[in-house]
Amino acid sequence: MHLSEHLKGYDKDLAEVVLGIAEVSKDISRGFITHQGKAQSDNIYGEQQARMDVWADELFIKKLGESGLVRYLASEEQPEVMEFKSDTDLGISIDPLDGSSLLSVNLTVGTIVGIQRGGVLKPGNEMVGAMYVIYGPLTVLVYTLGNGVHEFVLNSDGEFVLRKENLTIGSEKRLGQGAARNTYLPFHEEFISRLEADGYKIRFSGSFVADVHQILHKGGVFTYPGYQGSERGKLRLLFECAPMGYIVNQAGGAVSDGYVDLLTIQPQSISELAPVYIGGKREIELIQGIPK
Ligand code: AFP
Repeated sequence: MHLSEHLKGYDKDLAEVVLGIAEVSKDISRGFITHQGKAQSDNIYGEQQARMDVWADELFIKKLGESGLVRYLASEEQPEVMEFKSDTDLGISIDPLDGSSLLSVNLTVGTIVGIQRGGVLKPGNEMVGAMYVIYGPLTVLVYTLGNGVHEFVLNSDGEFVLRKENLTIGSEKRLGQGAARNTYLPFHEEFISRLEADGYKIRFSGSFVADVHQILHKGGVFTYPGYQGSERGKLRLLFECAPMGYIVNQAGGAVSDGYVDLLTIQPQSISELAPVYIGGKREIELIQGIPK
């Protein structure tokens, strides 16, 4: 089944946003070949290129903002929320290319999007949808509009076709952990020690979206914690943690900043950071239960 068919029955404006993002992601998956290199440098064809993440950001702004599919657009690449002329009240927060520093070594990167109505500076649990696309050996799109989490794969005809409906988080013991061990806060150290003692296998690629995709399918927990030097961690609440948390939550998992459900946090600014623990309910209950 094609993505457009799967979206029938949802509000038209929401379905169009998901399809718009899917279209841009097709350009991005082709762009890895044509947009190699960095800003101010020539690509393999001798053309001057923008950096891939900057180029991807421009594509999303054109396709979603300038064409009126959304009214508000906050991008990790932009300092302010952008407002566009639109008949809808939809707002998106987008990380156009998460993990982009891995492009130089050809590892998986992805696009993360949260969808809200009436603005973007809202808690994650007010989202009306979220999605991500990962560009790996295959280009895979995962979306939820609040009614299950569904996975599509880009086929050789350039169509996203259904791979799996109603994903539920796996039950294996996997652990993705960011930040250097010698900067861990005591409660986090205890969390990691307990998981290691319980036989959790380490999985960390440096691309949050790819790491969470693995946890979603296989099970376990990904964490980029607060640490000495940055008690609110490294990852962005609005662009990374909340949309992925919303998806994992819809798939039967949970997300926390170590203290509370991360989806209840009201962001104060678009660049706000949050420590993140995302994965199975068991692991999230464990971190929340450890005294701080
Ligand atoms: P980039 O988009 O700059 O590559 O950052 C990726 C990221 O925000 C997230 O995807 C990773 O989990 C995290 O940073 C990795 O950070 P460290 O390289 O500091 O471990």
